[in-house]
Amino acid sequence: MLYLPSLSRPLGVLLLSCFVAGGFAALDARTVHAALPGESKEATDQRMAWWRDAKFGMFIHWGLYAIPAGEWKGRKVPGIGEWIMDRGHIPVQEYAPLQKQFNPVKFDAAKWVGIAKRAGMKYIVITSKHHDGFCLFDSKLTDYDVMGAPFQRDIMKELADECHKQGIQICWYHSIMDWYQPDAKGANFPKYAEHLRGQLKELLTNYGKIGVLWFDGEWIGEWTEEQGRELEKTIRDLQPQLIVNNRIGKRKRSPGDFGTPEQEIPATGMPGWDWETCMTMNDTWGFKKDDHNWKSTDDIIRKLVDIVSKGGNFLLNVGPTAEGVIPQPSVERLAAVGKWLEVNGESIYGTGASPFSRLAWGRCTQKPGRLYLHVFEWPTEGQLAVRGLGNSVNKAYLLADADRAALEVAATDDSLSIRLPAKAPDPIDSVIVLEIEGEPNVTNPAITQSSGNALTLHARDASTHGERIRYESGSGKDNLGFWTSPEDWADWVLRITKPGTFEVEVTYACPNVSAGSEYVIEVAGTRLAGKVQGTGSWTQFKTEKLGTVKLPADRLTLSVKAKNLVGEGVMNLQSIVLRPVE
Ligand code: FHN
Repeated sequence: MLYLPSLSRPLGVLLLSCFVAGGFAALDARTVHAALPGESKEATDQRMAWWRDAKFGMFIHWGLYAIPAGEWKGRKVPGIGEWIMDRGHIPVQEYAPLQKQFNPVKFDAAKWVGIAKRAGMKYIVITSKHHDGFCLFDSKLTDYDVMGAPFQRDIMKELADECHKQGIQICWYHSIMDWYQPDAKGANFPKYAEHLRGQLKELLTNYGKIGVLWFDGEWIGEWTEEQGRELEKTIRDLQPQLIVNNRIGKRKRSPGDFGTPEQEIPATGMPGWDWETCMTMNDTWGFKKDDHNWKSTDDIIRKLVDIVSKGGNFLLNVGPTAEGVIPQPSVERLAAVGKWLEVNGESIYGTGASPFSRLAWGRCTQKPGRLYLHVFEWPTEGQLAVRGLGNSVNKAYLLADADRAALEVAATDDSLSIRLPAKAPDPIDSVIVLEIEGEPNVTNPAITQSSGNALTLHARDASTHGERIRYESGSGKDNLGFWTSPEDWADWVLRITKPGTFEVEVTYACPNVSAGSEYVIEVAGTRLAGKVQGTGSWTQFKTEKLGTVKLPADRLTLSVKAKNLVGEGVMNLQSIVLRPVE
Protein backbone atom coordinates (compact mmCIF):
# COMPACT_ATOMS: atom_id res chain seq x y z
CA MET A 1 0.00 0.00 0.00
CA LEU A 2 1.69 3.20 -1.11
CA TYR A 3 1.29 6.31 0.98
CA LEU A 4 -0.62 9.08 -0.80
CA PRO A 5 0.43 12.74 -0.49
CA SER A 6 -0.88 14.41 2.60
CA LEU A 7 -1.07 17.82 4.19
CA SER A 8 2.29 17.30 5.91
CA ARG A 9 4.20 17.83 2.64
CA PRO A 10 2.94 21.35 1.90
CA LEU A 11 3.28 22.08 5.60
CA GLY A 12 6.78 20.63 5.37
CA VAL A 13 7.55 23.00 2.49
CA LEU A 14 6.19 25.97 4.40
CA LEU A 15 8.33 25.02 7.39
CA LEU A 16 11.35 24.44 5.19
CA SER A 17 11.11 27.88 3.61
CA CYS A 18 10.97 29.27 7.14
CA PHE A 19 14.03 27.26 8.09
CA VAL A 20 15.92 28.11 4.92
CA ALA A 21 14.97 31.77 5.35
CA GLY A 22 16.98 31.59 8.52
CA GLY A 23 13.94 32.06 10.77
CA PHE A 24 14.40 28.60 12.08
CA ALA A 25 18.16 28.88 12.16
CA ALA A 26 17.73 32.04 14.26
CA LEU A 27 15.45 30.10 16.55
CA ASP A 28 18.05 27.39 16.44
CA ALA A 29 20.64 29.94 17.50
CA ARG A 30 18.77 30.36 20.78
CA THR A 31 18.92 26.65 21.57
CA VAL A 32 20.64 26.12 24.88
CA HIS A 33 22.57 22.88 25.00
CA ALA A 34 21.34 20.57 27.74
CA ALA A 35 23.84 17.81 28.61
CA LEU A 36 22.54 14.25 28.49
CA PRO A 37 20.43 13.83 31.66
CA GLY A 38 22.55 12.23 34.36
CA GLU A 39 25.79 12.50 32.38
CA SER A 40 28.67 14.30 34.10
CA LYS A 41 30.42 17.19 32.34
CA GLU A 42 33.57 15.05 32.20
CA ALA A 43 31.69 12.20 30.53
CA THR A 44 30.10 14.62 28.03
CA ASP A 45 33.52 16.12 27.28
CA GLN A 46 35.02 12.67 26.75
CA ARG A 47 32.17 11.63 24.44
CA MET A 48 32.29 14.87 22.44
CA ALA A 49 36.11 15.14 22.28
CA TRP A 50 36.71 13.63 18.80
CA TRP A 51 33.85 15.67 17.29
CA ARG A 52 35.01 18.95 18.88
CA ASP A 53 38.54 18.38 17.58
CA ALA A 54 37.38 17.25 14.11
CA LYS A 55 35.91 20.65 13.06
CA PHE A 56 35.24 19.65 9.42
CA GLY A 57 32.93 16.95 8.05
CA MET A 58 31.35 15.85 4.77
CA PHE A 59 27.57 15.86 4.43
CA ILE A 60 26.27 13.52 1.68
CA HIS A 61 22.72 13.84 0.35
CA TRP A 62 22.12 10.89 -1.93
CA GLY A 63 19.02 8.92 -2.95
CA LEU A 64 16.39 8.41 -5.64
CA TYR A 65 16.09 12.19 -6.13
CA ALA A 66 19.52 12.10 -7.88
CA ILE A 67 17.81 10.32 -10.80
CA PRO A 68 15.39 13.16 -11.79
CA ALA A 69 18.13 15.59 -10.66
CA GLY A 70 15.77 18.57 -10.56
CA GLU A 71 13.61 17.79 -13.58
CA TRP A 72 10.29 15.88 -13.82
CA LYS A 73 8.48 14.99 -17.06
CA GLY A 74 10.61 17.49 -18.96
CA ARG A 75 9.87 20.33 -16.53
CA LYS A 76 12.46 21.92 -14.25
CA VAL A 77 11.33 21.72 -10.62
CA PRO A 78 12.43 24.67 -8.44
CA GLY A 79 14.00 24.28 -5.03
CA ILE A 80 16.41 21.86 -3.46
CA GLY A 81 16.83 18.60 -5.34
CA GLU A 82 15.94 16.16 -2.57
CA TRP A 83 12.53 17.86 -2.21
CA ILE A 84 11.52 17.21 -5.84
CA MET A 85 8.73 14.87 -4.73
CA ASP A 86 7.17 17.70 -2.79
CA ARG A 87 8.04 20.70 -4.96
CA GLY A 88 7.06 18.72 -8.07
CA HIS A 89 3.81 17.52 -6.46
CA ILE A 90 4.74 13.95 -7.42
CA PRO A 91 2.48 11.31 -5.85
CA VAL A 92 4.30 8.48 -4.13
CA GLN A 93 2.95 5.96 -6.63
CA GLU A 94 4.75 7.92 -9.39
CA TYR A 95 7.94 8.60 -7.43
CA ALA A 96 8.55 5.20 -5.77
CA PRO A 97 9.18 3.34 -9.08
CA LEU A 98 12.42 5.32 -9.31
CA GLN A 99 13.68 2.55 -7.00
CA LYS A 100 13.75 0.23 -10.01
CA GLN A 101 16.09 2.64 -11.79
CA PHE A 102 18.55 3.13 -8.90
CA ASN A 103 21.76 1.52 -10.16
CA PRO A 104 24.79 3.73 -9.28
CA VAL A 105 27.30 1.56 -11.06
CA LYS A 106 30.09 4.13 -10.54
CA PHE A 107 29.68 4.19 -6.76
CA ASP A 108 33.07 3.59 -5.17
CA ALA A 109 33.23 3.90 -1.37
CA ALA A 110 37.05 4.01 -1.36
CA LYS A 111 36.97 6.91 -3.82
CA TRP A 112 34.40 8.88 -1.78
CA VAL A 113 36.27 8.37 1.49
CA GLY A 114 39.52 9.32 -0.22
CA ILE A 115 37.98 12.59 -1.42
CA ALA A 116 36.83 13.39 2.12
CA LYS A 117 40.22 12.51 3.62
CA ARG A 118 42.18 14.55 1.11
CA ALA A 119 39.87 17.48 1.88
CA GLY A 120 40.86 17.25 5.53
CA MET A 121 37.39 16.12 6.58
CA LYS A 122 37.29 13.92 9.66
CA TYR A 123 33.74 12.55 9.50
CA ILE A 124 31.04 11.74 6.95
CA VAL A 125 27.29 12.18 7.56
CA ILE A 126 25.24 10.40 4.86
CA THR A 127 21.49 10.22 4.31
CA SER A 128 20.60 6.68 5.35
CA LYS A 129 17.00 7.77 4.65
CA HIS A 130 15.78 11.22 3.59
CA HIS A 131 12.21 12.49 3.67
CA ASP A 132 11.25 10.41 0.60
CA GLY A 133 11.61 7.30 2.75
CA PHE A 134 14.00 5.42 0.46
CA CYS A 135 16.66 3.58 2.47
CA LEU A 136 20.25 3.46 1.25
CA PHE A 137 20.84 0.52 3.58
CA ASP A 138 19.66 -3.08 3.74
CA SER A 139 16.57 -2.86 5.95
CA LYS A 140 14.52 -5.88 6.95
CA LEU A 141 11.65 -3.52 7.76
CA THR A 142 10.89 -2.31 4.26
CA ASP A 143 11.31 -3.30 0.61
CA TYR A 144 11.76 0.39 -0.24
CA ASP A 145 15.50 0.10 0.14
CA VAL A 146 18.64 -0.28 -1.92
CA MET A 147 18.38 -4.11 -1.85
CA GLY A 148 15.09 -3.76 -3.73
CA ALA A 149 16.83 -1.71 -6.43
CA PRO A 150 18.88 -3.07 -9.36
CA PHE A 151 22.01 -2.13 -7.44
CA GLN A 152 21.31 -4.68 -4.68
CA ARG A 153 24.33 -3.66 -2.59
CA ASP A 154 24.23 -2.26 0.92
CA ILE A 155 25.79 1.14 0.20
CA MET A 156 25.89 2.07 3.89
CA LYS A 157 27.82 -1.11 4.67
CA GLU A 158 30.39 -0.45 1.95
CA LEU A 159 30.81 3.15 3.06
CA ALA A 160 30.96 2.30 6.77
CA ASP A 161 33.56 -0.42 6.19
CA GLU A 162 35.69 1.96 4.12
CA CYS A 163 35.44 4.69 6.76
CA HIS A 164 36.48 2.29 9.50
CA LYS A 165 39.36 1.17 7.28
CA GLN A 166 40.56 4.70 6.43
CA GLY A 167 40.04 6.21 9.89
CA ILE A 168 37.14 8.52 9.06
CA GLN A 169 34.13 8.55 11.40
CA ILE A 170 30.94 7.32 9.70
CA CYS A 171 27.70 9.01 10.77
CA TRP A 172 24.05 8.62 9.76
CA TYR A 173 21.57 11.31 8.74
CA HIS A 174 18.04 9.96 9.30
CA SER A 175 14.77 11.75 8.59
CA ILE A 176 11.92 11.48 11.08
CA MET A 177 9.50 12.82 8.49
CA ASP A 178 8.73 10.10 5.92
CA TRP A 179 6.64 10.63 2.81
CA TYR A 180 6.50 6.93 1.92
CA GLN A 181 5.48 5.00 5.05
CA PRO A 182 1.66 5.10 5.30
CA ASP A 183 1.71 5.34 9.12
CA ALA A 184 4.09 8.31 9.20
CA LYS A 185 1.20 10.75 9.37
CA GLY A 186 -1.84 11.04 11.62
CA ALA A 187 -3.32 8.57 14.07
CA ASN A 188 -1.05 5.65 13.12
CA PHE A 189 2.12 7.61 13.86
CA PRO A 190 2.97 5.48 16.92
CA LYS A 191 3.19 2.48 14.58
CA TYR A 192 5.59 4.41 12.34
CA ALA A 193 7.59 5.48 15.40
CA GLU A 194 8.09 1.79 16.13
CA HIS A 195 9.29 1.30 12.54
CA LEU A 196 11.63 4.28 12.97
CA ARG A 197 13.12 2.81 16.15
CA GLY A 198 13.54 -0.54 14.40
CA GLN A 199 15.47 0.98 11.50
CA LEU A 200 17.67 2.98 13.84
CA LYS A 201 18.43 -0.25 15.65
CA GLU A 202 19.52 -1.74 12.31
CA LEU A 203 21.71 1.29 11.62
CA LEU A 204 23.32 1.13 15.07
CA THR A 205 23.80 -2.64 15.13
CA ASN A 206 24.97 -3.69 11.67
CA TYR A 207 27.59 -1.09 10.72
CA GLY A 208 30.12 -0.88 13.56
CA LYS A 209 30.81 2.22 15.65
CA ILE A 210 28.73 5.16 14.48
CA GLY A 211 29.91 8.68 15.34
CA VAL A 212 26.80 10.84 15.02
CA LEU A 213 23.10 10.32 14.46
CA TRP A 214 22.00 13.41 12.57
CA PHE A 215 18.23 13.66 12.78
CA ASP A 216 16.10 15.82 10.53
CA GLY A 217 12.44 16.27 9.59
CA GLU A 218 11.56 16.64 13.26
CA TRP A 219 9.23 19.58 12.60
CA ILE A 220 6.18 17.43 11.81
CA GLY A 221 3.31 17.85 14.25
CA GLU A 222 3.33 14.17 15.19
CA TRP A 223 6.87 14.41 16.61
CA THR A 224 7.39 15.78 20.14
CA GLU A 225 10.26 16.67 22.43
CA GLU A 226 9.18 13.83 24.66
CA GLN A 227 9.45 11.31 21.85
CA GLY A 228 12.87 12.77 21.13
CA ARG A 229 14.00 12.20 24.70
CA GLU A 230 12.68 8.62 24.63
CA LEU A 231 14.38 7.92 21.32
CA GLU A 232 17.64 9.37 22.61
CA LYS A 233 17.61 6.86 25.48
CA THR A 234 16.91 3.97 23.08
CA ILE A 235 19.73 4.77 20.69
CA ARG A 236 22.24 5.50 23.42
CA ASP A 237 21.56 2.09 24.91
CA LEU A 238 22.72 0.71 21.57
CA GLN A 239 25.82 2.91 21.26
CA PRO A 240 26.50 4.86 24.50
CA GLN A 241 29.25 7.02 22.91
CA LEU A 242 26.94 8.17 20.17
CA ILE A 243 26.66 11.92 19.50
CA VAL A 244 23.20 13.16 18.51
CA ASN A 245 22.15 16.50 16.99
CA ASN A 246 19.42 18.72 18.41
CA ARG A 247 16.91 17.77 15.70
CA ILE A 248 16.09 14.60 17.64
CA GLY A 249 13.85 17.02 19.53
CA LYS A 250 12.35 20.27 18.24
CA ARG A 251 15.64 22.18 18.05
CA LYS A 252 14.71 24.43 20.95
CA ARG A 253 15.79 23.40 24.43
CA SER A 254 15.86 19.98 23.00
CA PRO A 255 17.59 16.71 23.73
CA GLY A 256 20.76 16.16 21.66
CA ASP A 257 24.37 17.30 21.87
CA PHE A 258 24.78 20.15 19.41
CA GLY A 259 22.93 22.94 17.61
CA THR A 260 22.51 22.85 13.83
CA PRO A 261 22.34 26.28 12.14
CA GLU A 262 21.74 25.63 8.48
CA GLN A 263 23.11 27.61 5.50
CA GLU A 264 24.24 30.32 7.94
CA ILE A 265 27.01 31.11 10.40
CA PRO A 266 25.68 32.71 13.60
CA ALA A 267 27.33 36.14 13.96
CA THR A 268 28.86 35.38 17.35
CA GLY A 269 28.70 31.59 17.18
CA MET A 270 26.75 30.02 20.05
CA PRO A 271 28.76 30.70 23.17
CA GLY A 272 28.70 27.99 25.79
CA TRP A 273 27.56 25.05 23.72
CA ASP A 274 28.45 22.79 20.78
CA TRP A 275 27.19 23.65 17.32
CA GLU A 276 27.75 22.81 13.66
CA THR A 277 26.84 24.82 10.57
CA CYS A 278 25.70 22.65 7.66
CA MET A 279 25.94 24.14 4.20
CA THR A 280 25.59 23.25 0.54
CA MET A 281 28.45 23.84 -1.90
CA ASN A 282 26.00 25.13 -4.51
CA ASP A 283 22.28 25.72 -3.82
CA THR A 284 21.01 22.18 -3.37
CA TRP A 285 21.66 19.27 -1.01
CA GLY A 286 20.55 16.54 -3.42
CA PHE A 287 22.07 16.52 -6.94
CA LYS A 288 20.46 18.83 -9.55
CA LYS A 289 21.97 18.72 -13.01
CA ASP A 290 21.38 22.44 -13.61
CA ASP A 291 22.73 23.83 -10.36
CA HIS A 292 26.15 25.25 -11.17
CA ASN A 293 26.16 27.96 -8.54
CA TRP A 294 29.26 26.66 -6.76
CA LYS A 295 30.82 28.55 -3.87
CA SER A 296 34.45 29.49 -4.54
CA THR A 297 37.31 27.76 -2.75
CA ASP A 298 38.19 31.10 -1.11
CA ASP A 299 34.66 31.37 0.25
CA ILE A 300 34.67 27.79 1.54
CA ILE A 301 38.03 28.13 3.32
CA ARG A 302 37.06 31.45 4.89
CA LYS A 303 33.72 29.98 6.01
CA LEU A 304 35.53 27.08 7.63
CA VAL A 305 37.86 29.48 9.45
CA ASP A 306 35.00 31.81 10.43
CA ILE A 307 32.98 28.91 11.87
CA VAL A 308 35.91 27.40 13.78
CA SER A 309 36.90 30.85 15.11
CA LYS A 310 33.39 31.07 16.59
CA GLY A 311 33.62 27.62 18.20
CA GLY A 312 31.69 25.55 15.67
CA ASN A 313 32.08 22.67 13.23
CA PHE A 314 31.54 22.88 9.47
CA LEU A 315 29.48 20.14 7.76
CA LEU A 316 29.92 20.78 4.02
CA ASN A 317 27.61 18.96 1.61
CA VAL A 318 28.17 16.99 -1.59
CA GLY A 319 25.30 15.65 -3.71
CA PRO A 320 26.43 12.63 -5.78
CA THR A 321 24.85 11.85 -9.16
CA ALA A 322 22.54 8.89 -9.85
CA GLU A 323 25.61 7.00 -11.10
CA GLY A 324 27.34 7.45 -7.75
CA VAL A 325 29.80 10.16 -8.75
CA ILE A 326 30.59 13.22 -6.62
CA PRO A 327 30.38 16.21 -9.02
CA GLN A 328 33.78 17.37 -10.25
CA PRO A 329 33.34 21.01 -9.09
CA SER A 330 32.85 19.67 -5.55
CA VAL A 331 35.89 17.40 -5.87
CA GLU A 332 38.10 20.28 -7.07
CA ARG A 333 37.05 22.60 -4.26
CA LEU A 334 37.50 19.93 -1.61
CA ALA A 335 40.98 19.13 -2.90
CA ALA A 336 41.95 22.81 -2.67
CA VAL A 337 40.60 23.07 0.89
CA GLY A 338 42.62 19.96 1.75
CA LYS A 339 45.79 21.57 0.36
CA TRP A 340 45.23 24.63 2.57
CA LEU A 341 44.64 22.39 5.59
CA GLU A 342 47.82 20.43 4.90
CA VAL A 343 49.74 23.65 5.65
CA ASN A 344 47.41 25.25 8.19
CA GLY A 345 45.52 22.37 9.84
CA GLU A 346 47.24 23.05 13.19
CA SER A 347 45.25 26.32 13.36
CA ILE A 348 41.95 24.49 12.84
CA TYR A 349 41.82 20.98 14.32
CA GLY A 350 41.50 20.87 18.11
CA THR A 351 41.37 24.66 18.44
CA GLY A 352 39.10 26.85 20.55
CA ALA A 353 37.11 29.93 19.64
CA SER A 354 38.65 33.37 19.23
CA PRO A 355 39.13 35.46 22.39
CA PHE A 356 38.53 38.59 20.26
CA SER A 357 35.00 39.77 19.52
CA ARG A 358 36.05 41.08 16.10
CA LEU A 359 39.18 41.49 13.98
CA ALA A 360 38.98 43.80 10.98
CA TRP A 361 41.52 41.83 8.92
CA GLY A 362 40.45 38.25 9.65
CA ARG A 363 39.79 35.73 12.41
CA CYS A 364 41.54 34.03 15.33
CA THR A 365 41.62 30.51 16.78
CA GLN A 366 43.51 29.31 19.79
CA LYS A 367 45.27 26.45 21.59
CA PRO A 368 46.89 26.61 25.04
CA GLY A 369 49.74 29.15 24.82
CA ARG A 370 49.04 29.94 21.17
CA LEU A 371 46.88 32.30 19.17
CA TYR A 372 46.46 31.66 15.43
CA LEU A 373 45.82 34.92 13.59
CA HIS A 374 44.03 34.16 10.29
CA VAL A 375 44.81 37.10 8.04
CA PHE A 376 42.35 37.38 5.15
CA GLU A 377 43.34 40.97 4.24
CA TRP A 378 47.16 41.11 4.17
CA PRO A 379 48.28 44.61 5.24
CA THR A 380 49.89 46.62 2.44
CA GLU A 381 52.04 48.72 4.75
CA GLY A 382 53.74 45.60 6.20
CA GLN A 383 52.39 46.00 9.74
CA LEU A 384 49.48 44.03 11.29
CA ALA A 385 47.72 45.70 14.25
CA VAL A 386 46.27 43.48 16.97
CA ARG A 387 44.27 45.56 19.46
CA GLY A 388 43.12 44.61 22.95
CA LEU A 389 45.59 41.76 23.67
CA GLY A 390 46.97 42.04 27.22
CA ASN A 391 49.38 39.09 27.02
CA SER A 392 53.09 39.38 26.40
CA VAL A 393 54.13 37.65 23.17
CA ASN A 394 57.12 35.30 23.41
CA LYS A 395 57.34 34.70 19.67
CA ALA A 396 55.43 35.36 16.46
CA TYR A 397 55.95 33.45 13.21
CA LEU A 398 54.21 32.39 9.99
CA LEU A 399 52.64 28.93 10.29
CA ALA A 400 53.58 28.32 6.64
CA ASP A 401 57.26 28.98 7.46
CA ALA A 402 58.91 25.63 8.22
CA ASP A 403 61.81 27.48 9.91
CA ARG A 404 59.41 29.45 12.09
CA ALA A 405 61.56 32.57 11.68
CA ALA A 406 60.55 35.12 14.34
CA LEU A 407 58.52 38.13 13.20
CA GLU A 408 59.18 41.51 14.81
CA VAL A 409 56.50 42.50 17.34
CA ALA A 410 56.15 46.00 18.83
CA ALA A 411 53.75 46.65 21.73
CA THR A 412 51.97 49.99 22.21
CA ASP A 413 49.46 50.85 24.98
CA ASP A 414 46.57 48.67 23.90
CA SER A 415 47.80 47.08 20.71
CA LEU A 416 50.54 45.04 19.08
CA SER A 417 52.13 45.74 15.75
CA ILE A 418 53.57 42.74 13.86
CA ARG A 419 56.00 43.39 10.99
CA LEU A 420 55.07 41.19 8.01
CA PRO A 421 56.68 40.32 4.67
CA ALA A 422 55.25 42.16 1.65
CA LYS A 423 53.74 38.98 0.15
CA ALA A 424 51.17 36.87 2.01
CA PRO A 425 52.06 33.14 2.18
CA ASP A 426 48.48 32.33 1.14
CA PRO A 427 46.13 34.68 -0.76
CA ILE A 428 43.04 33.23 0.94
CA ASP A 429 44.14 33.00 4.58
CA SER A 430 47.69 33.33 5.95
CA VAL A 431 48.18 32.22 9.54
CA ILE A 432 50.44 33.95 12.07
CA VAL A 433 51.20 32.10 15.31
CA LEU A 434 51.54 34.15 18.49
CA GLU A 435 53.13 32.23 21.36
CA ILE A 436 51.79 33.92 24.49
CA GLU A 437 52.14 33.64 28.22
CA GLY A 438 49.06 32.25 30.05
CA GLU A 439 45.40 32.37 29.08
CA PRO A 440 44.49 34.98 26.46
CA ASN A 441 43.72 38.29 28.16
CA VAL A 442 41.69 40.29 25.66
CA THR A 443 39.64 43.41 26.21
CA ASN A 444 37.56 45.07 23.57
CA PRO A 445 39.71 47.91 22.26
CA ALA A 446 38.67 51.34 23.43
CA ILE A 447 36.54 53.36 21.03
CA THR A 448 38.46 56.47 20.05
CA GLN A 449 37.31 59.82 18.70
CA SER A 450 36.98 60.40 14.96
CA SER A 451 38.59 63.35 13.26
CA GLY A 452 35.43 65.31 14.10
CA ASN A 453 35.78 64.19 17.77
CA ALA A 454 32.61 62.08 17.58
CA LEU A 455 32.53 58.52 18.92
CA THR A 456 30.52 55.70 17.29
CA LEU A 457 29.76 52.82 19.64
CA HIS A 458 28.66 50.06 17.23
CA ALA A 459 26.92 46.90 18.39
CA ARG A 460 29.69 44.71 16.99
CA ASP A 461 32.27 46.40 19.24
CA ALA A 462 30.24 46.07 22.44
CA SER A 463 31.05 43.82 25.38
CA THR A 464 27.88 41.94 26.23
CA HIS A 465 26.94 40.67 29.69
CA GLY A 466 24.27 38.04 30.36
CA GLU A 467 22.86 34.78 29.01
CA ARG A 468 21.18 35.91 25.84
CA ILE A 469 22.07 39.34 24.51
CA ARG A 470 24.50 39.03 21.61
CA TYR A 471 25.61 40.68 18.40
CA GLU A 472 23.72 39.41 15.35
CA SER A 473 24.11 40.18 11.66
CA GLY A 474 22.56 39.20 8.34
CA SER A 475 18.95 39.35 7.11
CA GLY A 476 18.76 43.08 7.79
CA LYS A 477 20.29 42.83 11.27
CA ASP A 478 23.56 44.39 12.46
CA ASN A 479 22.82 44.94 16.11
CA LEU A 480 22.75 43.69 19.65
CA GLY A 481 19.81 41.30 19.67
CA PHE A 482 18.25 38.48 21.71
CA TRP A 483 17.90 41.12 24.45
CA THR A 484 15.16 39.06 26.01
CA SER A 485 16.25 39.43 29.62
CA PRO A 486 16.25 42.84 31.40
CA GLU A 487 19.27 41.62 33.42
CA ASP A 488 21.40 41.49 30.28
CA TRP A 489 23.35 44.59 29.32
CA ALA A 490 26.22 45.92 27.20
CA ASP A 491 29.08 48.38 27.49
CA TRP A 492 31.92 49.97 25.55
CA VAL A 493 35.31 51.33 26.66
CA LEU A 494 35.95 54.87 25.36
CA ARG A 495 39.22 56.77 25.13
CA ILE A 496 38.48 60.50 25.25
CA THR A 497 41.39 62.68 24.17
CA LYS A 498 39.30 65.74 23.26
CA PRO A 499 36.92 66.37 26.20
CA GLY A 500 33.68 68.32 25.96
CA THR A 501 29.89 68.05 25.82
CA PHE A 502 28.38 65.39 23.57
CA GLU A 503 24.87 64.76 22.25
CA VAL A 504 23.88 61.10 22.72
CA GLU A 505 22.09 59.55 19.70
CA VAL A 506 20.71 56.00 19.94
CA THR A 507 19.84 53.90 16.85
CA TYR A 508 17.58 50.91 17.43
CA ALA A 509 14.72 48.83 16.08
CA CYS A 510 11.70 47.43 17.87
CA PRO A 511 8.30 46.21 16.61
CA ASN A 512 5.45 48.32 17.93
CA VAL A 513 4.02 45.36 19.83
CA SER A 514 7.24 45.08 21.90
CA ALA A 515 7.82 48.82 22.45
CA GLY A 516 7.84 50.51 25.85
CA SER A 517 10.82 49.03 27.69
CA GLU A 518 12.86 51.63 29.58
CA TYR A 519 16.65 51.78 29.59
CA VAL A 520 19.49 53.87 30.99
CA ILE A 521 22.76 54.94 29.39
CA GLU A 522 25.44 55.73 31.98
CA VAL A 523 28.87 57.29 31.39
CA ALA A 524 31.16 59.54 33.48
CA GLY A 525 28.61 59.62 36.30
CA THR A 526 25.77 60.86 34.08
CA ARG A 527 22.65 58.75 33.54
CA LEU A 528 20.34 59.34 30.56
CA ALA A 529 16.97 57.55 30.55
CA GLY A 530 15.22 56.35 27.41
CA LYS A 531 11.98 54.60 26.53
CA VAL A 532 11.91 52.30 23.50
CA GLN A 533 9.49 53.50 20.81
CA GLY A 534 8.00 51.22 18.16
CA THR A 535 9.92 51.47 14.85
CA GLY A 536 7.83 48.93 12.92
CA SER A 537 9.95 45.78 13.16
CA TRP A 538 13.16 44.25 14.50
CA THR A 539 14.98 45.45 11.36
CA GLN A 540 13.52 48.96 10.89
CA PHE A 541 16.06 51.18 12.66
CA LYS A 542 15.43 54.74 13.83
CA THR A 543 17.69 57.23 15.63
CA GLU A 544 16.64 59.32 18.58
CA LYS A 545 18.46 61.93 20.68
CA LEU A 546 18.61 61.15 24.40
CA GLY A 547 20.33 64.24 25.80
CA THR A 548 23.89 65.43 26.40
CA VAL A 549 26.82 64.30 28.57
CA LYS A 550 30.07 66.03 29.57
CA LEU A 551 33.12 63.79 29.03
CA PRO A 552 36.60 64.43 30.50
CA ALA A 553 39.86 63.34 28.87
CA ASP A 554 40.03 59.79 30.22
CA ARG A 555 39.36 56.11 29.59
CA LEU A 556 35.64 55.72 30.34
CA THR A 557 33.03 52.99 30.23
CA LEU A 558 29.60 53.67 28.75
CA SER A 559 26.93 51.12 29.71
CA VAL A 560 23.37 50.57 28.48
CA LYS A 561 21.03 48.70 30.83
CA ALA A 562 17.31 47.90 30.75
CA LYS A 563 15.06 49.01 33.61
CA ASN A 564 12.30 46.62 32.53
CA LEU A 565 11.11 44.40 29.68
CA VAL A 566 7.72 45.16 28.18
CA GLY A 567 7.62 42.95 25.10
CA GLU A 568 9.61 40.03 23.63
CA GLY A 569 12.86 41.97 23.64
CA VAL A 570 14.12 45.31 24.96
CA MET A 571 15.24 46.44 21.47
CA ASN A 572 17.68 45.64 18.69
CA LEU A 573 20.39 48.18 19.48
CA GLN A 574 22.54 49.09 16.47
CA SER A 575 24.69 51.97 17.76
CA ILE A 576 25.16 54.87 20.13
CA VAL A 577 26.84 57.98 18.69
CA LEU A 578 28.37 60.67 20.92
CA ARG A 579 28.41 63.81 18.80
CA PRO A 580 30.28 66.88 20.11
CA VAL A 581 28.00 69.85 20.80
CA GLU A 582 29.37 72.94 19.03
O1 FHN B 1 14.44 19.34 4.57
C1 FHN B 1 15.81 19.08 4.85
C2 FHN B 1 16.65 19.37 3.66
O2 FHN B 1 16.24 18.57 2.58
C3 FHN B 1 18.11 19.08 4.00
O3 FHN B 1 18.26 17.70 4.33
C4 FHN B 1 18.53 19.96 5.18
C5 FHN B 1 19.96 19.67 5.57
O4 FHN B 1 20.18 20.06 6.88
N1 FHN B 1 17.67 19.66 6.32
C6 FHN B 1 16.24 19.88 6.10
C7 FHN B 1 15.90 21.36 6.03
O5 FHN B 1 16.24 21.94 7.28
